[in-house]
Amino acid sequence: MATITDAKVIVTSPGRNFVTLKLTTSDGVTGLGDATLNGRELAAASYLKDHLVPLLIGRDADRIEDMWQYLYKGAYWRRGPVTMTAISAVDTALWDIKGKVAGMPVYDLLGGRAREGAMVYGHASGVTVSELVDDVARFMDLGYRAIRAQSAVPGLAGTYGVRKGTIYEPAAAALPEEQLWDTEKYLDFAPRYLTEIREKFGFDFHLLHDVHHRLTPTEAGRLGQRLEDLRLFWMEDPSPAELQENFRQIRQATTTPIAVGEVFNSIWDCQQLITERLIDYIRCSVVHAGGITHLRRIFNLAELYQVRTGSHGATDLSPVSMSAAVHLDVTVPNFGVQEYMEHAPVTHEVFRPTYQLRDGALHPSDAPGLGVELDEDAAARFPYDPKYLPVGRRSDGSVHDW
Ligand code: CS2
Ligand code: MG
Repeated sequence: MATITDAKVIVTSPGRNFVTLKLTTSDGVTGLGDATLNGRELAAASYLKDHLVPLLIGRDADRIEDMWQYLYKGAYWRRGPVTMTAISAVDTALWDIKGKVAGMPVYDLLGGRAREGAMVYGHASGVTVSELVDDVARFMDLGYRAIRAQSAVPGLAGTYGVRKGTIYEPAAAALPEEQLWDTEKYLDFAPRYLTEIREKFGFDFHLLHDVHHRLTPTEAGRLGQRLEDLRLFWMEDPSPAELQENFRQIRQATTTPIAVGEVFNSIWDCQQLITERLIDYIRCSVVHAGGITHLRRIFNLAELYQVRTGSHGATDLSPVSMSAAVHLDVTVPNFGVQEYMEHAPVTHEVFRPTYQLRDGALHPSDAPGLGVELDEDAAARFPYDPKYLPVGRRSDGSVHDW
């Protein structure tokens, strides 16, 4: 039996903030887990350092399921983003260790590949529609088969989903930036530019669009109807999903496929959405939904109801959880697509992943475990840099969902 002898929480900011857990076993094997919670990083780091690390030392590193149950049920206080992000990190690091001990990539531990690679979608965006069109063309040239399209809405400074520099990162300021939102302007504008994208590029690629929780179920139904002829791969987060039954109304109003889940933390957040088939794609991530162990459970439930996967993969997921996602993606029968936003080159001074992008798909390497190295000396050169996600306000000053 190998026990956990060391557990280190590494907070670093190469291009953006990341929290990583590094576990070491009595056999000298190390494993990495991502615990990055955008804009709330230190809460997850403290949950790990102050509350989980003391429980980990001396515990059996082989018993991944038991560890998950122990940390989840043992806390008494279940679920929530901070708790589940911390549990995810422990779980992911243990899978990494198990793979290294077995000399197998994690996808082999999970039953082996069910496909060669995980098709990804890239993020095309533009401050203007002509910039967006150029960006879609760029992703096509790069071989992407699925592309998400977002344009800033004229008159609304700082629309979500639009890149400012070379990398999209919404957590940008030392205090939250306040962005203006106007639902009617958006509902009028978005179908027009998405139509223009289809007119210019045709239907021989998957077109996606993120609504970022901005609409009521009635508005979302209207938008979905207007987009039906464009045959979107999905309309993402059309409405906040705290009330899962709300999605019944959207579902009844439109056949545009619906994807939800990037802010979910557990199977209970999507149980009704899945079992009542109110969505087509479940988008939870390894890092925020309880690690490989729990995400696999969510994906398995989804498979029973013909709901496919489409995991969140923005730059706030470190290369560690990105790699874990790809290992899981290639094994599940109901895989749909994987979101992929390339990290800034400086991020790779600290994290060295071995997955590769080929033909619009991510391919995990056959390195044992997750195949990601973390350079701790490099990490120390990039101290934590406090950043907040923006806040949305309507023109009357009231707070809207961001
Ligand atoms: C977005 C994210 O990737 C997505 O679909 O919704 O970029 C989201 O805004 C960030 O992950 C928030 O941290
Ligand atoms: Mg999104």
